[in-house]
Amino acid sequence: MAQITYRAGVIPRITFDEVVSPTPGSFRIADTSATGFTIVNLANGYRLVVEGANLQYDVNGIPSQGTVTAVRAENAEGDPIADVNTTPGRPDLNTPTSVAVTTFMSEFATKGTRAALTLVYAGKDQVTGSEEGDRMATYGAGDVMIGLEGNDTFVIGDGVADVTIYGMGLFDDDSASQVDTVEVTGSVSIRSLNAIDRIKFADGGSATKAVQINPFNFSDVDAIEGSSLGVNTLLFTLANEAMELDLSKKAFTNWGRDDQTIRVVANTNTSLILDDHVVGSAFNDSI
Ligand SMILES: [Ca+2]
Ligand SMILES: [Ca+2]
Ligand SMILES: [Ca+2]
Repeated sequence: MAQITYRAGVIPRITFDEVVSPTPGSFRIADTSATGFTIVNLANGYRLVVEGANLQYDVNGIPSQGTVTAVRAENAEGDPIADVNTTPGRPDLNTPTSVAVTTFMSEFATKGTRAALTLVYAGKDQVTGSEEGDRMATYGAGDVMIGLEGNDTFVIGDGVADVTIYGMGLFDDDSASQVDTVEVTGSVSIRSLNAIDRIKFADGGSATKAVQINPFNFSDVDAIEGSSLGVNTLLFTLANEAMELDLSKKAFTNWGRDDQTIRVVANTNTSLILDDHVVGSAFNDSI
């Protein structure tokens, strides 16, 4: 997909993987052709628009042959939730991965919408918000998310690795007037957080949620919120640079169960001796 730009003014504010779930009886396949089909949420009419090549369908109208080349998302009126540019012509971004439609549909059915989207958008993508408050997601490794103006929520879950997230524009100074949140729904790794105020372990999503964070630029984060159930792990790790991390000034809420842990692993490059400074939290830290 390479470049996804969420639109202002489109209702609902949801991510691509929240458009439809694989629960039997909750969706139908429609608009079938050799170059695409839609997966429609029967409750509200929202749909994933699947683009492909040489697609064929079985007697029940289920995709049985061909490849998926891109996935878009629309509301019930057919308005795109985001614009998807699959050929932005930028060498730093990947085009979508072509995947067999049978693989795509089986991943959707067995592991869910996020897993199916991760197949297609595994490579490097840039996901940009609008000037309003956005709810936006990304899939796969090495992606960049840019929220721009508004109180934005960045939803990251299983399959997201090495993501860089900007709550505002790339070159904006942090502003107290925006509250930008990273919402974690699975096991993820974060390369860099910039102008992010809050990390929230979601109540939904995978049972085990773990965030590995490079602590650079973590100073903007004021608040960390645990999920109501399940394993929450916060892991700070650095290899070659001295760590400066003070967790005592972060506001933790819904935190303190035995299955909620904070780990700090500094100086993993054992050929270096670094001057690491770490102040723990009031909770279950392991340094
Ligand atoms: Ca925004
Ligand atoms: Ca990606
Ligand atoms: Ca923002």
